[in-house]
Amino acid sequence: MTRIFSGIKPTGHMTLGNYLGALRRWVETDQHRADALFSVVDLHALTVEHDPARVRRLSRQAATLMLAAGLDPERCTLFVQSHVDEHARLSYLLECTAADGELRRMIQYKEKSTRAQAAGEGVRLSLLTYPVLMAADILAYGTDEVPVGDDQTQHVELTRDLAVRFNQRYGHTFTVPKATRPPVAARVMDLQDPDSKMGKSHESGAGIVYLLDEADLVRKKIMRAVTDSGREVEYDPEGRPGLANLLEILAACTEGNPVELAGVYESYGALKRDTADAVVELLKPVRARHAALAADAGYVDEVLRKGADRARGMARPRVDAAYAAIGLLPR
Ligand code: AQP
Repeated sequence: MTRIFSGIKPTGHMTLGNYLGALRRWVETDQHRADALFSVVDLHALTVEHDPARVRRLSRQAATLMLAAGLDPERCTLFVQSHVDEHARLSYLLECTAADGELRRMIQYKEKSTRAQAAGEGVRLSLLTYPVLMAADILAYGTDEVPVGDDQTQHVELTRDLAVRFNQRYGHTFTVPKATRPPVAARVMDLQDPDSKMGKSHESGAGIVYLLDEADLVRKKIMRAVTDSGREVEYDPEGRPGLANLLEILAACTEGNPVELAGVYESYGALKRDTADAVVELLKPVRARHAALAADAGYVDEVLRKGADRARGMARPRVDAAYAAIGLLPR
């Protein structure tokens, strides 16, 4: 059976980008067709300035939202990354497989280190090395497919390179995984800055729809989305990114096609109104289930405990095999 792994890091409140680019697909397809593991990858949240209490809060919130969106613990394994030591154990071996230069080329490292420096913050070494930890997250489980948004495909490419290199040097140990992307909305853009990705850790929330935003606020953010001074509604991601972003969001919410949808609208206002309605409808059940689950922290903790037990059992044999293959004395 196909093995799937993917994760969300608790660096901020989950966004529409996380939902359309990743979570929704995990719920609607991946958990039904594969042996799937989904993780709150909390160790990744420590790569930038962080508040310990906030990371803890966001980790529980992310797990609760994953359940609220429809992940079913009977069908998939849901767990917190730091509860399974195998990730960090394997990460070190992969650091011994990776080269400094290939990590410095990572786009997320370049963008986030530039942002940290501009804010007068130090750049943590883990910001450079975390794609290796992500490779460990994936490779520990013999993963075949990694369903991610566009921004993570470079990291999955690195994971593939490390798996191939490790296998060549030390004997076949890892499955070489591939990234899978959603058909539309693989990169939802910021509504106020359509040249930048909608990112949960961005400072200003005006261009970001959070899954737990009230319906009125969602409407307001979408109605105020930056577009352009044109009049015709057409799908042109290069030339008219704000408009294309709205068409992609609407297409993702309604199972439509952005090019065809462009032909349906004669004004930006009507497109924004329908997009806002579609997003509100899509998120309504998630918000309602989140409210119910948030009142039952014991249930969420139990799901995470069982998930970690199951994940540990799956990861340990492969990580032990990697330790043996690389030349370490068995315990
Ligand atoms: N804007 C987006 N459009 C489509 N997919 C997206 N994803 C993230 N943003 C978008 C996908 O969501 C999954 C979980 O992302 P992550 O938690 O690993 O963090 P990230 O990719 O670094 O994205 P964020 O939300 O913008 O976090 P910050 O601001 O902390 O960097 C991934 O599959 C991702 O592709």
